[in-house]
Amino acid sequence: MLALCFSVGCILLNLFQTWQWSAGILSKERMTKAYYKAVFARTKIPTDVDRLLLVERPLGHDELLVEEDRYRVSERYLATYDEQPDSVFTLDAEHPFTPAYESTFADLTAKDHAWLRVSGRFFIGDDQAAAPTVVIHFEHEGGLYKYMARDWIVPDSARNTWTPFSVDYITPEVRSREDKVKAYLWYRSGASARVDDLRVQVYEPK
Ligand SMILES: [Ca+2]
Repeated sequence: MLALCFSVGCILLNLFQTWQWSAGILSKERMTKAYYKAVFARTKIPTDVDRLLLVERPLGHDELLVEEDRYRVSERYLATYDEQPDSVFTLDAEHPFTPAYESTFADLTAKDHAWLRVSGRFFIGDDQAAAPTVVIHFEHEGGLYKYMARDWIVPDSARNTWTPFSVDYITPEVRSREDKVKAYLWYRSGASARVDDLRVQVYEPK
């Protein structure tokens, strides 16, 4: 009898949870134990429990941190290139990369993820076809993953002037907390481009 009651109970729970999936109360990709407990046997999502879900990872090419108020920001890197001529870094065929910002995931955050905002400014000349590319990636035992190379689109109006850029990047589910993130600029045209104030800000969940 007890076994029968248990079976019926399981079936009812299954039916109810199937309904919870279809009503969008249970999440397909972002489930956590804490969220499961918070919505258990609920017919509505209680306020604010979506914080208990795994972070929503962008599926498209562009990544943009939108819920900034849920994060604590700190500046981790600022290159003003004071030791360079004119206090700017010149990228060219011989020096296609700026020095990189580097950090282990463990030094970025103790949380499960963080966002990086990499910003700075380029000088875009009249004859310059493209702006430098912002590159951000993780490394695990010498292999690269979560590689992002973002070409900053320069508006036609921004010529012969310093133009700001800013790129957001969410950390992947890391293979090891000792995996390293790197962020730098790359100019692949072979011509020369000037950059300054390369900055990395890290947004950690509050
Ligand atoms: Ca400078």
